[in-house]
Amino acid sequence: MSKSSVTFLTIFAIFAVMLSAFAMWSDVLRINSDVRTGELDFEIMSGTIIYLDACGLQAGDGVSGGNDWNASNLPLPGAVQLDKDVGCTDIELVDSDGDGDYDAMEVTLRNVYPWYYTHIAFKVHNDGTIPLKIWRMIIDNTEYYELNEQELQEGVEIDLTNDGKPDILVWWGDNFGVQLEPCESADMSFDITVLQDAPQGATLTFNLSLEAVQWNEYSVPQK
Ligand SMILES: [Ca+2]
Ligand SMILES: [Ca+2]
Ligand SMILES: [Ca+2]
Repeated sequence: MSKSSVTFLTIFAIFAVMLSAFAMWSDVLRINSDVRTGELDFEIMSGTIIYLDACGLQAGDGVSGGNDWNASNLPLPGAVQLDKDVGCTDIELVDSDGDGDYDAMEVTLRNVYPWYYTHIAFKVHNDGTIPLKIWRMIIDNTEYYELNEQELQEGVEIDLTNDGKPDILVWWGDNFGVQLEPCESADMSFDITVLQDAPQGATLTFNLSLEAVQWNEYSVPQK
């Protein structure tokens, strides 16, 4: 064998080793590219929200018109409709994390008074790829977990004006902790009653947001 043939074979062998090494690396890369994580995502479905006494309603608009509701069943939820239109409820859905889905809402109670009552209902939809559970609600930076609150059965009093006196009473209960598979949705609802210590002449506004967790990490902190 000539010297040039030997050199050629040597270079060829080195190339072959390099190619096989490259092939091994590219295998590893291909395996990596197959790893995909799921997406935890949910939304408040904007078309599903309904609530009593929406601002702008007139008498004759639907069953409830614009006439107010009175919390006649206190300390339990429920109300009777009055024959006067004095206050009203405004709701604006909010995308608080900017991902294109609504996850929060701004509730504004206008010209309301003690025992004014409203009810808010909507659907929550799992638009991610892994099962989730609705974990908690945050009202003006305070976290609430249904399992704790349901034991009370009398709702939660909340001070919106930071004067140490509660202004509203909130009940909820539907579907906290219920597992939602991708594409599934669930109903949620709240009842709100204005309390005696609410300040006169104030517009009561609060931000209410929902948080969901992956289904296998659901837990409720002990008080
Ligand atoms: Ca009204
Ligand atoms: Ca969002
Ligand atoms: Ca207050």
